[in-house]
Formats: sequence, C-alpha cells, structure tokens
Amino acid sequence: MSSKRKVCIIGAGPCGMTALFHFDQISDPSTEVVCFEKSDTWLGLWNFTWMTGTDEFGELCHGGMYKHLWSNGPKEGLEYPDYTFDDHYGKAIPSFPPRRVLRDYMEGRLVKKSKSDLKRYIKWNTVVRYVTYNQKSDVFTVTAEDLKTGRTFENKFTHVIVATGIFNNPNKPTFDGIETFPGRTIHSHDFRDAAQFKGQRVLVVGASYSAEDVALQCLKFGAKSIVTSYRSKPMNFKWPSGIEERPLIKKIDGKMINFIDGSSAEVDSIILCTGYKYSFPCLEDNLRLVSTLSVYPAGLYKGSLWLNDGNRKLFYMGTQDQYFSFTMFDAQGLWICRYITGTLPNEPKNIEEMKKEEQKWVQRRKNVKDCHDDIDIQADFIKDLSDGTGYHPDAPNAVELFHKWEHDKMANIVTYRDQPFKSVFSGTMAAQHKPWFQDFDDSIDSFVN
Ligand code: NA7
Repeated sequence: MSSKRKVCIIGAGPCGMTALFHFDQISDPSTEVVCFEKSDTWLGLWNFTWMTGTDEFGELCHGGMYKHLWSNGPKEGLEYPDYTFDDHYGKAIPSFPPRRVLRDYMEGRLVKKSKSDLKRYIKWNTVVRYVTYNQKSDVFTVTAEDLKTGRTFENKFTHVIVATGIFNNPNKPTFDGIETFPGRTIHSHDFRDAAQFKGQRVLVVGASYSAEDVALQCLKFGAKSIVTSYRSKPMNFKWPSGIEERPLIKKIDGKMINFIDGSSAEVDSIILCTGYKYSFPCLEDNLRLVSTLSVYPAGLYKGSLWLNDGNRKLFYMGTQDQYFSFTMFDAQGLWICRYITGTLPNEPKNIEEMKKEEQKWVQRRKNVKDCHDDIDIQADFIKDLSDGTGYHPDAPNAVELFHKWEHDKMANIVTYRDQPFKSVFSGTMAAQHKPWFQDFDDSIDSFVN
C-alpha cells in the first residue's frame, strides 16, 4: 500500500455522513475516503420503508422507522452548530419535528455545506461482509458485496470507521404461552403504522422510549386500549385514559395476558418494545464491540477509538445511547477525522493512558442514578470530544434543554411535544404548533408552514 491513508466508512447514516462531511471539509490530500452503504440512499434510520424482515436483496431490513414518527426529543438538542434549523428553513419552526423534517434538515446540511458532492465517496447497495486486520502489514481487508451485481470484492484500508448503528438487531424475549397467542406479535423494529392497530386492545412490552412512543402512537391512531408491561420499573407517566402500566408477564393464555402481580388483561396484538442487541457481524472477533445499551460503552477511547486490539485505527460511531444524537455524531465525526489526519493537539501517545481515560468514563457511567446523570455524561462527552477539535463550545449547553424535556414528559406525556425550546446556537425560540396528539399531517409543508 502507498503511504496515503485510505479510510473505509461502513454505513452512510447520520453518523457515517458526518464523518464523510468532515473529511470533505478538511480535504486532506493524503487521505482517501470510501463509504460502503447497504441501501441506495443516505441517512439510514431516517428513511421509511414498508418492508420488514428482509429487503429486496434478501438482506435484513436495517431500520425500524415507522410512519408518523415525530422526534421524541427537542430539535434544539440535536442541531448542527454550523447549519441550524433557521439556516435550513429560514424561519422558526416548532421543536418536535416529524421524521421527514429532520431528514430534510440533515440532507440540507450535507448538500449545502459540503465542499463537494458527498455522494461521490459512497458505493451504494454495497454491503460489507467482513473486516479483518493484519498486524504485520498494519492493514484492514474489507470484503464487500455489490448487491446489484452479486460481485464480492476485497479492498485494503489503513483505517475503518464502523457507523452501522445500534438499533437494527431486535432483542426478542419469549414468554410462556406466546407461541399460542392467537393475535399478531411483532417487535417494534417491524412496527410500521399505528393505524393497523385501530380498534384493538394492544399489549406493549417494555418501559423505555419505544414502549412509550408506540403506546402513544397506537392510542393516537385509534387503538381501543393499551397495556404496557415493564420488567424493572414502570415509566410512571401520567398516562391518558386508554393506557395503563402493568408489571412483567407471567403467562399468556390464549388472548389473556397474566402478569406477575396477579392481574390480567385480554389483548388482540402484542408489540415487543424490548430494545436492541448491539450487532456488528461484519467484524472479526477481536475488532467487534460487544456491549449493552449505554451512554458510554466500554472499549472505546473518546467513545470512538477501538482499544482492545491495540491497532488504534478502528473507530466506532454512535454506539452511545443517544440524547444529543446528531450533534454528538457531528462532534464525534470531527474528532475521528482530526485524529486520523493527525491534526489533534495533545492526544496521548500511549495506549495505557487512553485505557485509563476510557475507564474513568466507564466508571462514571456505572454510578448513574437516573436519566439526568446520563444526560450530563453525554454533554460532558461532547465537551471532551470538542476540546481538541474546537467544535462549537455551546454544543454541550443543550444539556439544560434535555433536563427540562425530561421534566416536561413527567408533567404530561401527551403534551411534552408541544413545548417550544430555544436554540443554543441561533438563540431562536421555536414556533408553536397544533398539539401533536391532534396533528395527523406530518408533511414538511404542514409542519414548517
Ligand atoms: P431500550 O431503551 O433498550 O429499552 C428496552 C426496554 O425493553 C426496557 O424497558 C427493557 O426493560 C425492556 N425489556 C428488555 N428485555 C425485556 C424482557 N425480557 N421482558 C420485559 N421487558 C424487557 O430500547 P427502545 O427500543 O425503547 O429504545 C431504543 C432507542 O430508540 C432509544 O435509546 C432512543 O434513542 C430511541 P429493562 O428496563 O431493561 O428492565
């Protein structure tokens, strides 16, 4: 291989695209970048498909996006400092946009703020099958398949960035009697349209973001009733009439769900909102991150650089549970790009120092008491990434928005999306909007105008 750096980005979702964006900004002549993307478009999860299970190529459907998804966090907490929502839409818009509005915003930045056409770096419909690293030659071999031609090929790279996401491999627990349940049972990864549950009594299993939103969506789109079932602790929101919480399932008997507190409920459908398992099947064992969902998964210096096999040329993006999401990916993409191109001041040379630093964060994460502590960790993580890169210093300030947002949710889970927030970058206060629960039009035009 020549002395040029050759960087492989796996995945053109919001993470992979911010890495690409920053490489394009820096335009380092000795760094070549290639991005392999399994689908035919960018921004990953933020695309909607009707398909579930496998796609048109027989590949596993990656994303679990559903129709009518509106952001569950304030847009002011995931804004790009160099391209605000004001910059894109030219005016104040409300704080909790539908999927299309967010996708359009991200695309706007990629198109309008890039130095060149970012699509030229991307190999579409190309799935990475395997990545190996050879210590002797200090080179990664990436085996990929062009899904359209069926041709498999190998390319050599000096660096690899894994940006394939963490919400694609559903965690599917089983329950006594579930095999004989006569209704429909799906995981939230396959949930596409709440309208399909109109008139039904629905059991939602889980007590986190998907459970909360799927339950509300089903109610909004006309489900008769929703029972949610928690394992560790209830969500404890002030639920509207039609939604109630129960503890874990003990046994399913026909349509009757029996819970461990002795109560029962008859339901027509079950939606498992039981989260995801981290899955990076295309990496060889010693390169593969194994973790449960966390705001600071272990094994990554600066939450990004793979430490476990010592080569320090493999990076993971977006493996953190997310509050700041796009902003965090952006700060991370910039850090990775600057690290690879050798333009970061003061980075430790010694891997032991890096491991010590990583352990500080992992220990801090172990001691969190609640979501507010996780939010603080993520704000500090962004600050930590930004210190060497000069990323916008106001980015971590959105932390206060997230604390307020958590309180808004506890105050009223139906109306929290109607609250306006102020951008930490533009200072613009969000516009008001028709209440989310009554708004069935998630077109860009309706939302923005
Ligand atoms: P999460 O946040 O990982 O939550 C998964 C939920 O599923 C959580 O409440 C778990 O309970 C519950 N769970 C997992 N296994 C079981 C079993 N066996 N029985 C009952 N309940 C179970 O995933 P989400 O899909 O909600 O959210 C993913 C991301 O989407 C989120 O971070 C946002 O960024 C958007 P536990 O609390 O572990 O007992």
